[in-house]
Amino acid sequence: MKYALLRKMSVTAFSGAMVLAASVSTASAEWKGWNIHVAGAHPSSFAMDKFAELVNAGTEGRIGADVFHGGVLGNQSDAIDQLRLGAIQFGNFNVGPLGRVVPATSVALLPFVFRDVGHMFRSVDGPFGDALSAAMVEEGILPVGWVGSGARSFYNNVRPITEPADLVGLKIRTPGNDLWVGMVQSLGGNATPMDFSEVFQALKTNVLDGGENNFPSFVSVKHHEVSAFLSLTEHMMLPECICVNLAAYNDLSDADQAVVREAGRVAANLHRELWDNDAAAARVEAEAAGVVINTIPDKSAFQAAMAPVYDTFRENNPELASLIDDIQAIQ
Ligand code: BDP
Repeated sequence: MKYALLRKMSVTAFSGAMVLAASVSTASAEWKGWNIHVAGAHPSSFAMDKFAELVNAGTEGRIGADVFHGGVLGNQSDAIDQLRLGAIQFGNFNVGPLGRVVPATSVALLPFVFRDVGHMFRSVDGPFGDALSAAMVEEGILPVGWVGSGARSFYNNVRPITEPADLVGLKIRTPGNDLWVGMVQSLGGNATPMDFSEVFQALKTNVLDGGENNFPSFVSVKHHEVSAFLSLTEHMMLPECICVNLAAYNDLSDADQAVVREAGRVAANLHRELWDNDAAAARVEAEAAGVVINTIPDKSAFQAAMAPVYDTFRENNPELASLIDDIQAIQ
């Protein structure tokens, strides 16, 4: 394992946090929370509500946490910047958009880097997750709970995807991260970075042929109503995290910091508990709406086609390459 450097950074950042915590203010703090997902319709939304509820109750009003659902506070990339600046105090972020600020998180975005969801959880709950958390703390973002987000698969309005060649020429939406763009390009798709909030309309008006996501997200924003085929490529299994602005956390007493960390732990567990049922229900809903779902029993052709994404990543981020080997070594 080669986490020594990142671990050392973590210790430095955390001890800094402890020194700052010595000067404690008891004034009540308003905490704004960013959530991209729809209220009451996605495991992330329930987890964010739980986090706010526990923080409010546990700090007895010293923090007033309020979640703004549905991305109303802005797109994810802007929300990450706002959190770092302290304009918002908490949010739930995905390793993809985080990669712009914390390059180490992009390792988790590499296609098929996790063998299955269990492997992803073992990675994120172990030294790999610690390494990501440490790198995020260096940028003023404190993760207080890591969750999964199932597996992402392609959906589109042209044809079922059974082999990489089926993606050739399709206009496929990606979130904003060069790795995502490279991944779709490696399959011959026409990658189109776009904010999550714009995808529904773009699918409906055929500006896009398709996109890729997990079942709860696909259905909660109604992409299933404007998509014909969903093909279980399961090319990415992305960790996500509930994160707090480090400076706001440092302003708290030791006891309130503990409340925030515990709220993050409980909210993340709730998310993990809810996910599988929610994903299964969303799949049923998509099928009921007429989406034709096909499995891809042997994904090796997709893995082979996406291999150049790894080469480019290793070339551009030589200091992060060992993290890929570390994940792959986790059983
Ligand atoms: C969802 C993620 C969210 C992403 C969104 C997207 O939970 O963080 O922003 O996909 O595709 O599954 O943009």
